[in-house]
Amino acid sequence: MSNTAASRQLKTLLLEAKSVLFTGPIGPDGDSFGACLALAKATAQFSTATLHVGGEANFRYDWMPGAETLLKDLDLADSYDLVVVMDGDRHRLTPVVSALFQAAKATALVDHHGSSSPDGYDVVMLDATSPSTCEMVYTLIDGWGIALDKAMATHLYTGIIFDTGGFKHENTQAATHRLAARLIELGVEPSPIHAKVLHERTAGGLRLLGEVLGAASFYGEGAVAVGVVTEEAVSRLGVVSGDKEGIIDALLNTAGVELAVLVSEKGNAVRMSLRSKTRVNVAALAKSLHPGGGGHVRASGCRVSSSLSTVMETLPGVLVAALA
Ligand SMILES: [Mn+2]
Repeated sequence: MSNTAASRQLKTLLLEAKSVLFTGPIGPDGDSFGACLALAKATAQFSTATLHVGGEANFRYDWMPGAETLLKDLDLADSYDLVVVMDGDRHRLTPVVSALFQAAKATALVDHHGSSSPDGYDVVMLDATSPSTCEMVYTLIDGWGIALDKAMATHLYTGIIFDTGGFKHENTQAATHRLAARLIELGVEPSPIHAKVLHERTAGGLRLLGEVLGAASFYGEGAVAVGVVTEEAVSRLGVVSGDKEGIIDALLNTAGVELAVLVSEKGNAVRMSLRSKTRVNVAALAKSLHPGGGGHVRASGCRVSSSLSTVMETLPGVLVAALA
């Protein structure tokens, strides 16, 4: 199905539904929140349906227009006619949202993750060449002839700068800058958004950044950098959700590093964020570490059900081998 046909079909589904849930994967980021909030606001222009956006915003996103309308899992309705999954696929939903997805009359996917499967939806918009889901949402809204307001422009700008690292990652295109310019003309104030979404952290988060960078390990003649966040450090420093954002970029920005991994301990499991500069496909690497892993070619993640010490026994060798 072409994305133009999918755009028409998605509008039809939105028009037919009496209740819609817009939702991202578990632990939504700026692109996911931005895409959901903007599409929900645009849909309100032609729909009288109950429109809910799922998710829980931390300090990076709680200032966004409409953030106060975000619903936690426990506050969601018992059922929805339509569930639209955005910026991540149906295999990464929370258990509550996954059940709502299964029971919905219709479902749709709007996503730019190359690792997402298009199977299992009534309508699919999947474009792995798009820098962000928010850029896809802009195309959708524009194609439907709906005028963006300052709030929607702010939602989209947030997602764009999150996924391009503030126009720095190699996914950034000329069209990304053109769209950003248009959003700024609609009233977006870039500076405070960049500060909140990309740079600010709590004092505890600052201390964590220092500890993780100070203890970073290098392998493969300095081409692999690994940082570790222990549960002990998180609790001792009072780190909050959103504070770990950006640590991985500091690791990757070390001269000579091609591949960086941030390993975070969580109970009896370990969460890994992977980034590469120019040649390692970290979406494939994340999937090789765990079948549920994936993401983008230069940015991905996975969760492994092993202790931190077990993971660290084998991880460096796997990462060095991935450079070959
Ligand atoms: Mn995204």
